[in-house]
Amino acid sequence: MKKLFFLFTIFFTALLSLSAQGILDEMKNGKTQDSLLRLKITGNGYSDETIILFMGASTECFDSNYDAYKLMGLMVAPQLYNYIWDTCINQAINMAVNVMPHIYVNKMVQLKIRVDTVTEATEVYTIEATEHSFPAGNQIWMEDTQENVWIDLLNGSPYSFIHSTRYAERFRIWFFPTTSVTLKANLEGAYDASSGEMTTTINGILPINQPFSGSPWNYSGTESVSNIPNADVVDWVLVDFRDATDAASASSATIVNYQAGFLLKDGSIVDLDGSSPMQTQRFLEHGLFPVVHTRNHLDVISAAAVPQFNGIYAYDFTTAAGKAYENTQADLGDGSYGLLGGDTNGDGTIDINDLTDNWNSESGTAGYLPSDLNYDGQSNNKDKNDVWLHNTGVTGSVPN
Ligand SMILES: [Ca+2]
Ligand SMILES: [Ca+2]
Ligand SMILES: [Ca+2]
Repeated sequence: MKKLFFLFTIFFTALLSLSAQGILDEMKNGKTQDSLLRLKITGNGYSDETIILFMGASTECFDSNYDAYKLMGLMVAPQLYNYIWDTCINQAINMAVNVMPHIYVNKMVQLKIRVDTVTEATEVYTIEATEHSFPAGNQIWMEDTQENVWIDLLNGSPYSFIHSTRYAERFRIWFFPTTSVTLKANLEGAYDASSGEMTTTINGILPINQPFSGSPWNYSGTESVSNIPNADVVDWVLVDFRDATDAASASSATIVNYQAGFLLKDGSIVDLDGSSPMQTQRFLEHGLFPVVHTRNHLDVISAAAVPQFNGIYAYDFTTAAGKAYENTQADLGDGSYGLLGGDTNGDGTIDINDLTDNWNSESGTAGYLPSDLNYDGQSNNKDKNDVWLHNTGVTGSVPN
């Protein structure tokens, strides 16, 4: 009997591996956004695993070339598998490998377990994610519907539980994918009201690494490019995304992630490729509040939670001063609004320290300079008189 089980295990493992390998081969053929989750159940001296995969070419129904039916192991061995209602054939299916199309919205996948109840119901089983390949920012949680416990599968340790009935639809896997955030903002100092765009004069001297690693940002992100992606890039920006009920309570403790990216001359804030919107996680408790940080203009936070349409967040700071919390934006003269220039030391207030810390030493020089407030590649009286002077005394409104 033991030998038979051993052979069966080999056969089953080979079947699962073959299926997974076929899927991985498929993934290598240019479908880089495909993402896999491998789950393992252990207990009573045995283990079993199941795979969930999101792949472009698949369907929600049973795909004979990708999906794999569940083949049950020994009665004493715990079993873990996907349970779907196949709408193509109106039939319930138990699957070892469940391959579905890419998701752009939250998704729940039902798991089923089978445990040994011949022995006492004291056996401790564990479930864990042993492999995953989801893009950064995605979250995957397992819900134990019996205990009403949620387990963060990508960061948690194995989840232990006791189960006393043989079959159960006790566990669900929840996928919370990242989502796009289309943001727009202008910089007062770089803006030209006659063209309605910001200058790109310093495009050629922008650094290839994100410039927010030093004080006061101390941002440790590794965002870097081999070349500035296009001629429309005005400068680097740093965005943090906060999960809060309103702007006033969106303190730094509510930050869910940071990203450095590029500001384009039309105000678009984009990812490192120079065109795609930034991404953030969709799994928010309250509302999304983005904060835009620059090297020398006052930070802004959205006055309201960013609305979401068809799974995409979009917020345009440029259409009204009040799009920034407490109206901390400059009127650019042509109906557009922009971040207030002058905060060369990035401390959140425009005052004399912005001159003493940077402008005094940089004035008269050229380069990628914090005190180059009008973005012409030089630091001089124009930066002080045309940008800094009329904003002195203003403090930003982003909660600490
Ligand atoms: Ca399928
Ligand atoms: Ca300052
Ligand atoms: Ca300048």
